Amino acid sequence: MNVKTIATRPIAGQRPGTSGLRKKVTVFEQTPYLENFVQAIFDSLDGYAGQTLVLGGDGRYHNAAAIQTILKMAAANGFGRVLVGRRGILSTPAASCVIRKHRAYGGIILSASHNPGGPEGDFGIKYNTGNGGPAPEKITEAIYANSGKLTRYLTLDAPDVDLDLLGSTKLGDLQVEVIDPVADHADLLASLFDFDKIGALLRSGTFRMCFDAMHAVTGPYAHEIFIKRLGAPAGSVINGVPLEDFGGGHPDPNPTYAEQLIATMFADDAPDFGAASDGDGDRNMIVGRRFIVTPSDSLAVLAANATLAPGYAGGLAGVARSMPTSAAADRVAEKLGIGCYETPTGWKFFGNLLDAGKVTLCGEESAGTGSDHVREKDGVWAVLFWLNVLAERKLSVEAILRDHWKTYGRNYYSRHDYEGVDSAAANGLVEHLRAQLATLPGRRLELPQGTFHVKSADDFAYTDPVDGSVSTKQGIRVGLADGSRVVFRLSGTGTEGATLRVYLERYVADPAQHAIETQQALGGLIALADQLAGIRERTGRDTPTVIT
Ligand code: G16
Repeated sequence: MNVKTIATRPIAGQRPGTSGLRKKVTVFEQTPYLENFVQAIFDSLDGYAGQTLVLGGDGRYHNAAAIQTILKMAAANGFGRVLVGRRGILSTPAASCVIRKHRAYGGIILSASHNPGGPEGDFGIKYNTGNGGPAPEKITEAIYANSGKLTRYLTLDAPDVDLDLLGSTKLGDLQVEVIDPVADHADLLASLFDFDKIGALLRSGTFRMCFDAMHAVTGPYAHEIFIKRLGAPAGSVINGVPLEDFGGGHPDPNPTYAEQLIATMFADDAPDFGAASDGDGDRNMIVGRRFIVTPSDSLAVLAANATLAPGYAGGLAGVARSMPTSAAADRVAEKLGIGCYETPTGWKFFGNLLDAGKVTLCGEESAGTGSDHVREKDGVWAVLFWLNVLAERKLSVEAILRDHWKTYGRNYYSRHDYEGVDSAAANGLVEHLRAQLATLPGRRLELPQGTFHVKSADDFAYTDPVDGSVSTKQGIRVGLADGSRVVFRLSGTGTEGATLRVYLERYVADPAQHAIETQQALGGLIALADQLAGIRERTGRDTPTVIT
């Protein structure tokens, strides 16, 4: 085998964020940016000689070239086998599924998730461990440390591998198996849900769905599952052809960026059910006819209705949500008498809870929902779960939500994002909030919008109940006496400046008060957030970039 040892030097800033390392394509295109990071990953692992690595990505610009680079490095570093999706494609949940099913040592996923793609867009890479989940902080910090002391990387002098054809080839001593990116994942999903009932609903002629793949990775998965296996009419999937630049769109399934789906679902002849997924297929948005379901409510509704799906008929072990996600799921867990866990933002924090069997469902306000079937959030899984619930309950999406709120009360919820803020200004805002934490509890704040009694204020810290690891500075929480709260965090997934996220939540038990427009219901908290953090003054922004 023609292994080459190439001298290199550390490159600053290769610290993985909330979900891997994300930078501009133009950064990743500069050799040895990718090579250094991949070598830092391999240098952080033990005992992988001869083992299996799973490799794939969301198909965005630079995916194909990066896959060839990583294949050669995996061969030179001594892996025995790589399972790679055809044409280098694997959605994030499918990669997790393949790692678990084939008992791989781990996997490398190429994606910048919902961030835009194309030559001027974003690229990303992350490492997943043998449980199929994102590497925990212990490993991501080791990768970062190794990136800071690299002196060489290993690669192979060999031609590129043809990834168009399924089957096995050799790259040096490495066995490269090109696999169908969809089959394993589709089979797993078919084992969890009642495909007969969902198929009957989709073929009934009285129920229409619209799934927007946003020209991202889920197109082939949606075609195979919704159209081929379940028999939905062809037009049920839109934007189903994956494109390297996502058709110039922003593949983030939220009401702002999934504008075509929203227009379809708010039209006079709107379908009964709408959904969208993101760049790498792990996020989801659920929409009824003229009705948007917030991700926090979606988790709560799925938890409350879980036993309707065959894969969850035995009940749930527990549920987990990220701290900024609304407490709607907590109310369901309480009623069911099951465990409920609050973790920092980042799917990696759910891994230990899932592995230990403490939780079955997990969810995040950032449009992520998933279960113990894999160790990533899973967009198509969430859509199938909703379809299974709709097929059983024979109610509209809106009616299911209104019924849910009647039973549990409504957690009005919204996230306001300020994107591309000057980093120094954003850090200053967070420090300004931290400086108030000790004196805020017990204070009464008088604003034109009302009087707010602060009950608690802290910077969220988490101790993992399974391995005892501690994560600090995970978001500033200000809780009010009536149970409302405002949370402030800086995003860990952006590539330009800083993104300030402001999370707003207000609980209302009375069903007579459940039809207020969300931003109106949260109006007082929005004003309070600005008062506490000085958002306008410090960011120079009058309005958020995105409201979800
Ligand atoms: C990633 C993480 C999620 C997180 C989201 C937003 O999702 O896996 O756990 O909630 O980022 O994180 P932040 O608020 O730090 O930007 P994805 O879909 O981007 O991989």
